[in-house]
Amino acid sequence: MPRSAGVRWWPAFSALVCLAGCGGDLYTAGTLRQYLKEVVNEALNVHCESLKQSGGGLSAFQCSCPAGFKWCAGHCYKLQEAFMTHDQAEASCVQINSHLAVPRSREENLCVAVMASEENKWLGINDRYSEGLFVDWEGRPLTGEHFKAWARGQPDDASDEEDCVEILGSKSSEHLIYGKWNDRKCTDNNPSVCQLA
Ligand SMILES: [Ca+2]
Ligand SMILES: [Ca+2]
Repeated sequence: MPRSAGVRWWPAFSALVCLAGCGGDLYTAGTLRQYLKEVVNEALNVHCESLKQSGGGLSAFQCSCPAGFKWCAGHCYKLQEAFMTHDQAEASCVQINSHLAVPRSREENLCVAVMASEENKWLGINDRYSEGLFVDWEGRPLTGEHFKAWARGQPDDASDEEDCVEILGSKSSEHLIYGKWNDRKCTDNNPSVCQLA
C-alpha cells in the first residue's frame, strides 16, 4: 500500500476504534452512531479504492467481497435482516458459504455492530455444550485472550437457558449497551450477521 493511502486512512479508523472501545456510553447517542457508521464506511471505501488503484495485491483482493457481502476490517460480512433462531441463522449463513460472525477485535466488533444498528444480532458464539464455556461456530473456545465485549452483568445465563450470544443494538434495555454482547435463549429470534472466513 502506498504510504499516502495509509496516512489518509489509519488515523480516522484508529479514532473510531478508540471511541468504540473507550466510550461505550457514547453508543447510545443516535446521531453519533449514524456518524460513526458513515465515517467508517467512508474510511474503508477510501482505503479499498487506494489499494485497488495501486494494485495492492492480496490486500486489494481482500477488499473485494461476493455480492451481498460488505468488506470491513479485513473480512466480508452480510446482514441477514430476517428474524431467525440461532440455529436457523447459522444454517442460512452456511447456505451462502459463510458462518455467523465472530468478532475477534474491537475493529471487527464495530463492523458487526454498525450493521442494522437498532437490532440485536446473532453472533457465532454459544455455550450450549458446557455452561460458561463459550465457543465459536466451530467449537473452538474463546480463551482468555480472545476478544470479548460482554455487557455489564453478562453473560448471566438467565433462567438457566441462555446459551447463544447476540450483539446488542440500540433497542436494548438501558443497562445493556449498543455494541456489547449478551447471552440469550437460542430459540429467540434475531437478525444476524454472516462472515466469510
Ligand atoms: Ca449459558
Ligand atoms: Ca443474558
